[in-house]
Amino acid sequence: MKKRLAVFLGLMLFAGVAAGCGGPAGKNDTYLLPDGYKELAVGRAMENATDGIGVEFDPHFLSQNISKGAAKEDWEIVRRRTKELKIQKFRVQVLPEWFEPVNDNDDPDTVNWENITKETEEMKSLYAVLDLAEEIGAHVNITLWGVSKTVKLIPGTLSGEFKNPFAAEANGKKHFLGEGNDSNKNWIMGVAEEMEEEWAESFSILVQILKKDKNYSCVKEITPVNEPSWAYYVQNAQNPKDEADWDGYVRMCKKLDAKFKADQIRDLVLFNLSDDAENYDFLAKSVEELGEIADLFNSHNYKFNHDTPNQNMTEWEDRNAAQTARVGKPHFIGEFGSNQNRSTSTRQYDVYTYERGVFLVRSMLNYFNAGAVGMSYWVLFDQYYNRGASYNEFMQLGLWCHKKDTYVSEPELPAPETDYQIRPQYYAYGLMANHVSRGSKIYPLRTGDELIAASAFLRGDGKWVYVLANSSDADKKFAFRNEFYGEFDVYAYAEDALPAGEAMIAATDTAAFENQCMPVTSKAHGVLVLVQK
Ligand SMILES: [Ca+2]
Ligand SMILES: [Ca+2]
Repeated sequence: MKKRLAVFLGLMLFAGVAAGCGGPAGKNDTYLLPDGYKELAVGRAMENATDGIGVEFDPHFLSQNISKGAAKEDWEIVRRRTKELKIQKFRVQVLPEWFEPVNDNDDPDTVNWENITKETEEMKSLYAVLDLAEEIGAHVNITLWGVSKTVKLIPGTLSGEFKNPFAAEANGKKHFLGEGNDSNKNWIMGVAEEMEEEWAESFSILVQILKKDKNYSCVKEITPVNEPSWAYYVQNAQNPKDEADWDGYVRMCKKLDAKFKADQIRDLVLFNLSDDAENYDFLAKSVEELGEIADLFNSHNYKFNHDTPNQNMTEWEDRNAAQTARVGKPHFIGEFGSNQNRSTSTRQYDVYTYERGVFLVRSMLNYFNAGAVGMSYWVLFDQYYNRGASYNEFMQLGLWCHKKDTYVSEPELPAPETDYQIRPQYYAYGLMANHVSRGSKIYPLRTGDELIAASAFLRGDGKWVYVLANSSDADKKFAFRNEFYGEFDVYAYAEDALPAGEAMIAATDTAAFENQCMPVTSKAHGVLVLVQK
C-alpha cells in the first residue's frame, strides 16, 4: 500500500551524488512513505559535529587497585575492553600531589624540577591510561580535581626502584595548595586567593610534563576542578561561610589562562570549563565571565531515569547549549548516569539492569538532539579511588565490575557473579561509541513519542548512522526519511540477545532505503543502530 507519492524532478540534477561507498548509495528522487510507519525525516544538521563519546577513566587501576584485589596483569582486560568499546574520549582525574607533593619552591614563576615527581606510582598509572588513549586515538581531558584535604601518596613502588622522597613529608596533611583555606566540608576543596598563582604553576607543570616531556598528543584539553559549582569550597577571612567560592573559581581560571600563555603552553590544550553539577546558574556565570577564555563548557547530569520523557532531557540540554552558544562555544556532558543513587554517589540501583543501556542511549540521543557535542559516561569500570578507601567509597557504576570477591551483596544491589563481570550497559554504550565516530554531523529526529528518541548522524567517512532508543512498552514502526539512500547493517541491543563475552553486538539484519524511506520496527525496551555499508 502506497500512501503518498511525490516526485521531485528538480532533484534529478543531483541524482548520483553518493553519500558514501560500499553498498549501493546515492540520492533518491521519489518519496513514498510505507503505510503504518511514522516518518522520521532528516532535516538540518546541528551547528556542531560530535566531539566524542567518552568515559570517565580515572587512573587508579595500577596504582591503587592492585592492593584492592586486582592483579597487575588484569590491566590487559581494561585495555582490551576499552579497545572493543572504541571509546573516543577519556576524562581523567589527576591530583596535584602526584607530581608536586610539596611546593617546588616559593616562586610560582620558576619551576624547581628537582622537587617534581614524574615517576611516582600514581603518575605511572596515569601514563598507562594515556598510553592506551594514544594507541586507540582517544582524546583526553585532564581534570585537575582540586586540593586534597588529606594527602595520601604511595611512598614507593612495588619493585622499589623509585621512592617518593616527599611522601612522608606530605602524607596525612593538607596539600600545600590548600594553604589559606580551612574548609572542612569535603575531601577536596578550592584554592584560596593567596595560592592561585601556585595552583596555576602546578597545572602548568602537569601540562608541561604530559605535552612536552612525555609527548602525549592524546591530551587535548584540561578542566580545572571537578564540579566547582558545589565543590570549590573555600573558608577563610574573605569566605567565612565555607561554601563554594564562585568568584574565586572565575578568578582562578583567568589566572590559569594567563599563566598558560606566559608559559607558552596555552595553544597545547583547550580549556573545558564550568564542569558544573547540574547547576545552570554556575554555567551561566562561567559563560558570562569566562566566555572568552573557555574553548568549550561542560555540565554533569544525574537528574533523569528510565521513564523520564524526552522533553525533560532536551529542555535541560537546550538551555545549556543555548547558553554556551551565546559566546560561540560548544557544550559537552562531562558526566552522566541515572538518578537512582543509593545513600552514596558510588552506587545506583539500576546499574546491573538491561534497561539502563536503553536509558543511556536515549539520554545520549536527546542530548545530541538538543545541542550537546558529546558526553562522558561515569564511569568506565568499578574501582577503588584510593588504597585506603572504605567499601562505601568503592565506585560501582562501571560498564563492568571489579573482582567478585571484593563485593558484598547490599540491599537491592546484587554482587557480581564473576570477576570483572560485564554489565549489559557495556554493549549499549559500545554500540554508540563504535558507530557514531568523532566528527559526525548530528540530525535530530522527532519520534512523537516521549519515551522513544532518534537521531541520524553523518560520519566523517560519508556513512550515515541511524539510532533509535525505545524505553516504552510498545513496539513501534518508523521509517527514516532521507534523500540519500543506501544499504545498512542493523545492530540491536535486545535483552534476549546480549553477547556473552567482551565483543560488541554484531549486526543481525540489513535494511535499505526505498523511495527515500527506510522502514524499521523499534522494539519495546530496545536500541537499534543502523550503519550504512
Ligand atoms: Ca609551586
Ligand atoms: Ca615554583
